[in-house]
Amino acid sequence: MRVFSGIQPTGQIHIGNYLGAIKHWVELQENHECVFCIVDLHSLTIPFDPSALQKRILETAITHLAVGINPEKAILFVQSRIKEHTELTWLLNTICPIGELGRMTQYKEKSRQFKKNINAGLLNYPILMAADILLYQTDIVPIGKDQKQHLELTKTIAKKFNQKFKQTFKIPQAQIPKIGAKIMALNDPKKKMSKSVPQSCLFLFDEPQEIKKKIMSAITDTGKIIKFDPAKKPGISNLLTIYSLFDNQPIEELEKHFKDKGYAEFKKSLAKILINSLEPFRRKRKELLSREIYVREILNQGAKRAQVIAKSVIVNVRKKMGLT
Ligand code: AQP
Repeated sequence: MRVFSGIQPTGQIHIGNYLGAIKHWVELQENHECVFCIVDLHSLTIPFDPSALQKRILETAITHLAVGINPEKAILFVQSRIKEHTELTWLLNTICPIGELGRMTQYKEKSRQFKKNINAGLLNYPILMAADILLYQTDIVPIGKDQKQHLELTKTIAKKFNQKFKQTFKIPQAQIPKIGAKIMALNDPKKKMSKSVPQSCLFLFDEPQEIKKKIMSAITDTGKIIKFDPAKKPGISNLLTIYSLFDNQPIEELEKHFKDKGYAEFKKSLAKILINSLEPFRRKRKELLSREIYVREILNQGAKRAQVIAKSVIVNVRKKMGLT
């Protein structure tokens, strides 16, 4: 079974990216053929600084390695190195219904967020994502809840292509965690934690003091009771989810444990759990920061391995569409 997933080098990786996606990649690499991609072409759809992009890509690669992606097991590479991604995007553009694109939640949200930069790339983002996935004949796509709609469109595009040009693509399935698929913003628990809104995030490599400060000032709800109720208590429910996943304790147990205790005590305890859980990641990252050549070599080797798969699939697609 082949697994594909990607992450944008749009900023530091936060605990939402980790709990929703990367944590599961680390598990899946043990018994699946995994292809993990730093999707730099996707990141161009929102405002960015070209002079900082290479550094961001390198930092994203270091993050993968620091949390446990093993380059001996998984393929790790940068999207723009493999030209087939853009070629397949164009080909899929020609069969993707335009109405579907305008309905995508991410497109609507990002258009509101970046009013002065509503570019065609933002609209076509899901087609590039479909190309990423289909190019590797993917079986499983481990993602957070926010990407579910894009994955559904990928399936629609793949089925349409197969109908029109004969069986070509595997139909991929989303793998979305039951808990942690949508970690909410610390500064507004009704919105998702998002890299492009830094004040919403707890980053994986935040230092202990920062973690404590962010957790203690995370927006919670009125009242005192520590209870999981996302509709009425979104703030405390979000923190309970984070606590439960990092401490491997069911939410009900945490509710019992903190029954007669206030928010401050709960938050202090959560900060401690996070400081300890994230410590190995911080340590590994610091070590990798001084090994840039080693990290670049991993990306080079990853690109070579990805290229072999991508080439064989695009040759078949071209043939099916009558291009060769
Ligand atoms: N808040 C979240 N909770 C759970 N999973 C999340 N993911 C993102 N945010 C959360 C999952 O992380 C993977 C990589 O995300 P991405 O970088 O490709 O793009 P994104 O979904 O757009 O992530 P961000 O953090 O919101 O970045 P920006 O602000 O740059 O757009 C995906 O599997 C995603 O589901």
